[in-house]
Amino acid sequence: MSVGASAFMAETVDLRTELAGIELEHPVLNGSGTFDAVAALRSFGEEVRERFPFSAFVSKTITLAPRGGNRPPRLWETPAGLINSIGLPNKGVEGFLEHDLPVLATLPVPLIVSVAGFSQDEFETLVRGVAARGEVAAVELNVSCPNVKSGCVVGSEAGEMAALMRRVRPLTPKPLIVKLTPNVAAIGPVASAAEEWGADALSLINTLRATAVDPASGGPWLGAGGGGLSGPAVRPVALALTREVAAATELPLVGMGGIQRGRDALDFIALGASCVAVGTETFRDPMAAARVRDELAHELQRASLRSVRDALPRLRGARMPA
Ligand code: RRO
Repeated sequence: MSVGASAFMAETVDLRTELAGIELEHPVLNGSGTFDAVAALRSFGEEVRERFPFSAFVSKTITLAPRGGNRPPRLWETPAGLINSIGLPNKGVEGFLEHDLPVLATLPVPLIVSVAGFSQDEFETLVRGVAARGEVAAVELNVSCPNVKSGCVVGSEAGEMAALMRRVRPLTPKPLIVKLTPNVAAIGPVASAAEEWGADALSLINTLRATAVDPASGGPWLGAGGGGLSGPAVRPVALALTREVAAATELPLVGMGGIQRGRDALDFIALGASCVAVGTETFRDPMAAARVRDELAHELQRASLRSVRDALPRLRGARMPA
């Protein structure tokens, strides 16, 4: 694991935390799909393992069948964020298990595999296949995709959320983390449904529905027409939803949405998140998460807090009523 600035801070601030029973060196994960560890390992080898910036690694979401992803263009930069319309390109579960998992298993941190099904049957096959592998510490359920049978985005409906959890919860004793979508009328009931039916943790937020207009044609810029917004523009929305979900459930939370600095991470922790994730900022600086980790240690020290474990209940007690 990386040393340097954090080794100095570690003498005074204990950054260790846990997520659904998984012990973590510090609270900073990656947002799914924002750091290609397989490509990084191929290009930079051992250096990636030695200086790995995240305390757990969340894979890019995989689906049952291989997918090529959306037509380009797939990205549009906004004044304070990024719209993506990547469209789930991936090797499919078999390709992932055969080719990517053995590589990701060499990372020095616990591995969380993100899965998305277009039906409950697909989710079942994905959870069975992925959770059975010893290299996998936990499974993240990406519920931002439409169910082809109901036409409904699972994460936007408490009833769909409950039905999915009832189906997949019995399949594995490993932690199931539900990644919540912000594109929902009321996020609390969805979070509660996930908790009631056995989720071990919640991560939030996925991207906000967004689009961009091609200045030349006046038509849609993105090949798929629309996409999802991330980056600092969404941070206040992510904080509001984190606060709402913290009030609705007792589950551990991984807070994310536009985190660029340690102070941003502390804001999510203050609202009840025991972990945070860095996503869009990693595109600008692949080591951003290590900086966020070190800045978070300084922020805790400035607040006379000696550990994240101490900070969480104390800050939680201080947070505004929901
Ligand atoms: O691949 C994507 O386009 C994508 C996914 Br699966 C997701 O969960 N969130 C997002 O912003 N893009």
